[in-house]
Amino acid sequence: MTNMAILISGRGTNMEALAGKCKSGELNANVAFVASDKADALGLNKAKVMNFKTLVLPYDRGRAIAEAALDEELSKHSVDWIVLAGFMRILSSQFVARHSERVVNIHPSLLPAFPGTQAIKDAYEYGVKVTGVTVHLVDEMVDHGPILNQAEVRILDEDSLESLEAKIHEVEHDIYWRTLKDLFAGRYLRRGRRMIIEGSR
Ligand code: 3YE
Repeated sequence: MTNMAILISGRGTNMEALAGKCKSGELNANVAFVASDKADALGLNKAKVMNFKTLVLPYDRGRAIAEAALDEELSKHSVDWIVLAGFMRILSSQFVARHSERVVNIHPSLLPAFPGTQAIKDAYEYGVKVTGVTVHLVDEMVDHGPILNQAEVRILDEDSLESLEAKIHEVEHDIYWRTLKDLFAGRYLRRGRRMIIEGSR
């Protein structure tokens, strides 16, 4: 079974959704531990309630020390995949190189449109009619790695920023586990930047 570490910074709703799919057996993976850069992240409490091992990464002592602490925990649990779920730190190029093609992120826009930390608001205020969610491999740049999957969300005239956020999060909770299921099963083949599902064209 695939062993994954989940990294969060906030409420951990994507982590909760993934954990639910592991529990139901729909996602054949084990949560090795849940780590946060923020000691007061609400998601850490949720993780503890679900009996996951939790870890606070000491970013107050600098990125290198925090990433070394993460590395130690990753090797302790022989983690296969590092799953970013609302984690709000840039991973160093050294960390990414050490875990090449083993880190995945979910971003709330159709990349390469609206990268950055305010993607939903940026798309809403720009006035696009279609935005969405992207699941991608993490490389040394931010919101840039090869795209594994995308799902669209239409922005309707009657949408508020809040209603759009709710729709995006709902789509995130559905697309992330489905994409990880294919990823963990080894179904993705890489063709340059293009990530192709085995058996599809
Ligand atoms: N790291 C790499 N590539 C990626 N992290 C994330 C995606 C992704 C990644 O594709 N290499 C905002 C976080 C950005 C930011 O600038 N954070 C600063 C410090 C902020 C603070 O002090 O709290 C930083 O240096 O990390 C996940 C999404 C990252 C979003």
